[in-house]
Amino acid sequence: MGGSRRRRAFVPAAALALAAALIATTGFRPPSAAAPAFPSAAPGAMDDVAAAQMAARVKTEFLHAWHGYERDAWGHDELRPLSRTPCDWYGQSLDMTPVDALDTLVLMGLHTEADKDRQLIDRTLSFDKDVSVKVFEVTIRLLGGLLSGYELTHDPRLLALAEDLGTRLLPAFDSPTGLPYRFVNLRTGQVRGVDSNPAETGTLILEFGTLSRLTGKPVFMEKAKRALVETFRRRSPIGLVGDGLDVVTGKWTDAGSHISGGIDSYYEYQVKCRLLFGDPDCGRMWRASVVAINTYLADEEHGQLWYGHADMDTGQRTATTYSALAAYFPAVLALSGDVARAERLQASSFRMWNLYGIEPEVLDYRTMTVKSPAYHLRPEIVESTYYLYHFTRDPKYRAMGRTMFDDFVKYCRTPAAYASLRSVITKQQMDEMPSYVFAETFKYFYLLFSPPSTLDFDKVIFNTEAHPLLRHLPAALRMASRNPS
Ligand code: DMJ
Repeated sequence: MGGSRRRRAFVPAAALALAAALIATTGFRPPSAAAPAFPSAAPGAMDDVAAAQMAARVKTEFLHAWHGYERDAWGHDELRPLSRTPCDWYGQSLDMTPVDALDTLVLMGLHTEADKDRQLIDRTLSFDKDVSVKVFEVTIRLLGGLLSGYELTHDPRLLALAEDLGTRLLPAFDSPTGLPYRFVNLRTGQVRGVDSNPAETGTLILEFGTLSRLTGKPVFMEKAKRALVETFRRRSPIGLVGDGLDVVTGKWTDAGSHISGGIDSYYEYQVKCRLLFGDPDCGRMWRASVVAINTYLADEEHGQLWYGHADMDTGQRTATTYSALAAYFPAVLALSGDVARAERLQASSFRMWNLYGIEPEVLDYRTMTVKSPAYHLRPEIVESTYYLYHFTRDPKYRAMGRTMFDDFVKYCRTPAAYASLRSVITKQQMDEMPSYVFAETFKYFYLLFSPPSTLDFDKVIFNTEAHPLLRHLPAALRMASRNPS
């Protein structure tokens, strides 16, 4: 960036032309449309007309939930869909749902709603608040949403808000290791939360790196990259990470290794950082990580591929559980070029979904018994379905998505909006509608059924909250250069 201030933005059409000139050669193995690794679910394969009808249905249902939020919780973080009451994470609103939903509104062509939403954010969102926020959540939802919103709408206020937020989060990195504390007070900069995990220390680089690119201030990227590298260099001799890490001592507090919540997006960001910024260090980290993951965490059960838990030092299996959160991994495998393995794992995720007609939070894949029965409107399995449809164009993935969407509507729709399930076995609903249902779940369903021209997959990288960030040449950013190995 050469220190110059650079405020580049895009609207979908302009983005294509701009990004076409900027796409980096990644060096990743290009995903191939190789023969699927499991039999096609061809029945019900969808033609373009049927797909367009599905996209329209998704939009209608999105609007049902959005109007519920507008009616009963406008300006608050989230709607409680059963009691129809608003909820704010920290006692005062940070506009979680408005920011998370903005780019989905734009992509769905809901311009009136998008403008109203953007004006609310412009008018009311302020980070000058005496609240101690979770760095990870605020980064992926708010920083990610503001940055993608800015790139889609050109509204300079969104970038100003993103820069203000990023600046207020910086004290989190002032630990002896450079690993971020979990919480920071937005007004005072006071930090707390020493016992963290790889997902929270290693899922910042897409948002902070993009902020550096857009503001010309390298500090954001430097801090986030150091946090990622410091996490990676603490991997065990067999290449695994645990799920508890002390940011002051740099020592592991929990040696449990897996690809699920607490670690998940640390791996996702290694792959995506390579693709978004062309950073070769991230590529090296991923290549080392995936060998260990496939050696010690991958598991075969009844001829199916799953990923379980193991001790990070010995590699010994500690649990045969797979989660709704882990269902992002086929997307990451496919994005890194391993479509065959991605397809096998996606088939397993879909088995988990079909056990009770909607996926539980945690399943023991050896006994096929539910270990945690809730469904929190999670997007990960839909995200992987979208990625696999993109890479294979196999209609079975749209058919899979239709099954999931039918179940999602059948069990989670409420008169006011959409609700999580307390149990996928009883289908009892609970009074919760996380903001990511607007950022991710509806978006991935919509993109799965929409024509590819809706959003050019190759021109963007989705952050872990499904906010699309424009890809750039490596030279467009001064990277903090550290050798992770
Ligand atoms: C989202 O906030 C993000 O996808 C995060 O990476 C994991 N959890 C939720 C959705 O399940």
